[in-house]
Amino acid sequence: MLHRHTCREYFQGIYALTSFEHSQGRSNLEVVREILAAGVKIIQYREKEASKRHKYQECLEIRHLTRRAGALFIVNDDVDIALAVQADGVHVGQDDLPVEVVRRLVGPDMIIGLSTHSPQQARSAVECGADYIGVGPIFATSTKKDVCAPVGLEYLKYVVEHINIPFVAIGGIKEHNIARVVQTGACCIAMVTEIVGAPDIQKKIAALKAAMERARSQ
Ligand code: 3NM
Repeated sequence: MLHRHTCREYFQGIYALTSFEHSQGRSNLEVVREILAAGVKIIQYREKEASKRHKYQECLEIRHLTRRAGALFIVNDDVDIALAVQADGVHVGQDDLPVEVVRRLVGPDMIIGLSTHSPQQARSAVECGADYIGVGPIFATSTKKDVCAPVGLEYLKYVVEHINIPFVAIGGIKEHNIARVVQTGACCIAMVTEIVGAPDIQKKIAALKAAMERARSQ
């Protein structure tokens, strides 16, 4: 497991999340293998419908795959699964256990990520000891069921200018709009459907990386 204080350099480039529902019939493991083969260095396991046992078994396997690939592995919501498979991190939302409580449960080393949707939430995430924050939804998305209306690039701009822990832009980000997110100052960009729903995942990731690169050099 990577220590949370030495993981900052991972928070750049693409942050990929699983979603079996959007994976065009492919298993999460198949999709994760493709994502890792394309060189992505952060994977979050996010599965809302599956049983605890099923999630645990997939996470065990993804832990092996990510370790072999030198990628960070973060589990969404399930603190117990993150601990059981020795994930590098756990990601929680505003309605989950408070970060201070998650910290007591996972110990001093594990990365804790927190979804935020406003400047106030970003500031309190820093105060309560989150290691990184999700910033979104930047654009409209139907992937997360209970999420608020898009916060747009304005909130991202606030984070770029005022928050000094790593952050990840998320929500409705696609090949066609990723340049605007990079140009607003995000260096780590999270996507679900654009990646797991792509017919050729490796080709899609190469195209996303190229678009990020182009936007950076403009
Ligand atoms: N969190 P897609 S938006 C998991 O704003 C998640 O916190 C969000 O999916 C947030 O890339 C989101 O398919 C879904 O739009 C992102």
